[in-house]
Amino acid sequence: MEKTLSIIKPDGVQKGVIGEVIKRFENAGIKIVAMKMIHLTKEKAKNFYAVHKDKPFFDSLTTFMSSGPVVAMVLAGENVIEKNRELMGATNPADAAPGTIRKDFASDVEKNIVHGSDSPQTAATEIAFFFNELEICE
Ligand code: DAT
Ligand code: MG
Repeated sequence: MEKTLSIIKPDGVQKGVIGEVIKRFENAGIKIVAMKMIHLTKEKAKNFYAVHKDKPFFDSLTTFMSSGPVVAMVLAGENVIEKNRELMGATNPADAAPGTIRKDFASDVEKNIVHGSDSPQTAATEIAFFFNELEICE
């Protein structure tokens, strides 16, 4: 079974849409096999988004990601990496398809409610960033 990392970002927690987001995953047949709420430090946020360290939005993004608690989850299912990305919608909510999480709840390209891994390699690294093996319920 394929696995991916999902994060409900600080804006999603603040807006009170944790349940809404989880409902969309479950309605799509995706299983949640690990979950925790965590308030990232700026340093941890920088580590998580290290791939974007040279982008102009890196400082703002990591300040935002460490501005409040997030909900990190491991999602499991067939083709779940792509399925989750479809449910999330485009990075910029202005470009996101109707009915996607970002279209329905996000306010801008940075505060876009959810994170989802984009490949099997990033999924493995990102899952290990938040969870150890004992915390994942297969
Ligand atoms: P995604 O989260 O859809 O995988 P990404 O990996 O390209 O998008 O970027 C990671 C996050 O960085 C994204 O969710 C929000 C922020 N971001 C991306 N492009 C941005 C931009 N042009 N301005 C501000 N923030 C941006
Ligand atoms: Mg990405």
